[in-house]
Amino acid sequence: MKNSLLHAFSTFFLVLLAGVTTAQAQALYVNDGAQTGDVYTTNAGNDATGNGSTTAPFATVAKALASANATTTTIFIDAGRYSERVVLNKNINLQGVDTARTVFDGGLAPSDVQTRETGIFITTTGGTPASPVTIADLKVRAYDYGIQCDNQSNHVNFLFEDVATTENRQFGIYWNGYPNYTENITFRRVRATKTALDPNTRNNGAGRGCSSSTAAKSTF
Ligand SMILES: [Ca+2]
Repeated sequence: MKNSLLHAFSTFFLVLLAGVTTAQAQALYVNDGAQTGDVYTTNAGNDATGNGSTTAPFATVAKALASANATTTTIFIDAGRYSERVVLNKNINLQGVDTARTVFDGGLAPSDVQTRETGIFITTTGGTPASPVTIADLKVRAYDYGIQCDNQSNHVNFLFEDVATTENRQFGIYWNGYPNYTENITFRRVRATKTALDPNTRNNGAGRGCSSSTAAKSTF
């Protein structure tokens, strides 16, 4: 009798704990449709049926961002290929597996036509010096811009770590602060290569791996 009661109470608290964990998820998970090489999740991603957990991940970063609440700190993006145009509009970290396994692929062929499509477009303002918004362990390829920030607000306290951009038409990374400002942007082990392949002949920015207009007090 005592044991049954104890079990009932334990179950109750476990259920309660699970409920709290779901409601205040600090981490959300994204996966593509394949499970090869996955390290964070145990199922394919699905925006319709997923809840952002390790067992029911979303399929897109957009869905995870839309589902994030004030307690969400990190979106883990499992091994896979993603064709999204991500708009990072919240101060949330994007954490891939590594540059070989978590790949954002815009699917744009080399061309002189530039449509200003961006792999990760940053509109959020940034973190704190002690806790910068971090984008890590992923590759961004075959967009016009691999990664860029907007120029509608100030951007401070960002960290890019173990990030690769390649084969983007215009810029690998374009940090555009003007007419506002950017500060404390750190690039650690960032590779911006093979940008603007033939036949892209534009001379206004085409081919730059990394460009910054106003990144003051920053580390490259
Ligand atoms: Ca996967």
